[in-house]
Amino acid sequence: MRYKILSILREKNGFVSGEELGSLLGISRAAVWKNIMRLREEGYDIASVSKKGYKLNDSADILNKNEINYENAMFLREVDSTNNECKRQAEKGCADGLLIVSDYQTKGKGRLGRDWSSAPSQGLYMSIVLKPPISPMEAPQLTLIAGIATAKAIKKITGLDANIKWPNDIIVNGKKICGILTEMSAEIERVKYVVTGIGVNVNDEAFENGLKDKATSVYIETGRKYKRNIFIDEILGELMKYYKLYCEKGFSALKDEYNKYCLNIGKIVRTTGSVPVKGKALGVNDKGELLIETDTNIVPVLSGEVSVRLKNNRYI
Ligand code: BT5
Repeated sequence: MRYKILSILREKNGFVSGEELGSLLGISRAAVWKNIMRLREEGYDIASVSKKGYKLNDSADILNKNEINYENAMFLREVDSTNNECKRQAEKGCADGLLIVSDYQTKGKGRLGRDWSSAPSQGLYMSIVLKPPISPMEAPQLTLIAGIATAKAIKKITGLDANIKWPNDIIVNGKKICGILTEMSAEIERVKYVVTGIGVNVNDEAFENGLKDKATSVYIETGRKYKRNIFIDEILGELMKYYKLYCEKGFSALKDEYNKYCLNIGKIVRTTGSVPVKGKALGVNDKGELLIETDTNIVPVLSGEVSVRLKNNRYI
């Protein structure tokens, strides 16, 4: 009931009397008041003025299931990691496309056992279960697709020049604003499911010492606080569009789009790993591998296998 009140206040975009709300919803004015109080407890900024009624100030960044405009979504106030929760749900046989969003991750994960710093109510932490008809080798391509979708969404919403450092970092002004983690469960030739997790630093005002020099947020870059649900909408819209194309035509259909955002191109890079490759990055190929031109030949590097460092450890 309270979310029906919320949507009426949103729609009217001005004062609505308790009487009018009550008669629209078939409840008493006292019941309207009770629901308004619950909405305020959830953080919604609703003014009440005698003889005028209630008015919603809709700029607050509140995240709950009602704010997520996606049918198959689960919202958790707190979770260890949205990727872990997706995996638990996938093991229980959840549907393709299940989205999990949380306001706070107690154990946000990066790749290779690294942490993802996940301050409560600041960043966007979301993961999606996908069941594409691909082989395990191709699963890292989902990271690249999520990268295009997220970079594009950040650019569209904020105007920031967001680009991708292959394979999974989204960079703004030389600092990381988003990271993507793809995990999978597979048989030898077939993926059972893939979980792609996206973490975007949206309203973080600052980062702890270890991250200060390399992390940034939409707020730090623009000086503006944003509603995280706008990012969910935009990222999912783009992701689903690219994902459909990917399932129909494979990664080769998205290669050029990825390369438009790939800030490694033309730069000297060095892979980390047991046999490092050093040379000029040429962009990704039809499989999503980064092509590196060394002194002797062109070497394709598999994503998921190694990290790439730019010269002098700088992103740009
Ligand atoms: C990533 O790993 O960048 C993948 C991050 C994926 C996070 C999402 S949030 C939703 C979903 N649930 C999860 O548990 N994870 C996913 P990697 O390339 O390994 O980068 C990790 C490194 O980035 C860390 O070692 C830090 O140096 C840095 N880092 C950690 N937290 C950061 C943050 N909030 N912003 C920018 N950099 C960060």
